[in-house]
Amino acid sequence: MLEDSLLAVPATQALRLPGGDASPPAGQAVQAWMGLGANLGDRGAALRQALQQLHACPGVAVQAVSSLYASTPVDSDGPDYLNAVAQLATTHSALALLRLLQQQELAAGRERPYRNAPRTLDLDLLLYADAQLDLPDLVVPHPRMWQRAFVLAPLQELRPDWVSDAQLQPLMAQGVQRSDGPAWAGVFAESGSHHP
Ligand code: PH2
Ligand code: MG
Ligand code: MG
Repeated sequence: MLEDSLLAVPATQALRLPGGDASPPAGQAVQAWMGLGANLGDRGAALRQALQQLHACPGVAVQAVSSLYASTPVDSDGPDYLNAVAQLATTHSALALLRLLQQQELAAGRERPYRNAPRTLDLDLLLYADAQLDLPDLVVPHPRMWQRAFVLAPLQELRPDWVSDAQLQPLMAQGVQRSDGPAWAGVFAESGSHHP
């Protein structure tokens, strides 16, 4: 949760910290975009719970959530995924936010037996304000997001100015279908109600 006093002035620019991390200017929040995915277990429940738990974290607010998409695994195997994208506001640095996402993955029973293994929960930091980061644990913008329909279709709902139909159309052959409207996310369906 973000304090109301921090919600008024969202910063568009992230500040570069020593070590290559990025953070909001003091006392301000930045916006970040997160990809959610799951292809094991109760997939929808895991994504919903992740949103609730992140929103309850100090310094994080879930501001808007896309529709839910069913998608064929890309560069991976196992059952179909459910995917979505959420817009966050945060006072945390990019690396601190990444650690919070990783904690949620672990709490959902995420195991990492091999690269791109089927998973109960995958939370990817796609964008952090306008930051460009290339750290051992974190590359932002996410290096593969512009090739993946399961990211771009939900992102287009939240940011149509960033994803054009012409960009998305050729990628839809990856097998991505809208399976539920934003109401799947419960209280977060009303975009704009959890605002800066
Ligand atoms: N995530 C991956 C690899 N492949 N395919 C789909 N459809 N959805 C995903 O979220 C996904 C994937 C690695 O994180
Ligand atoms: Mg991923
Ligand atoms: Mg991931």
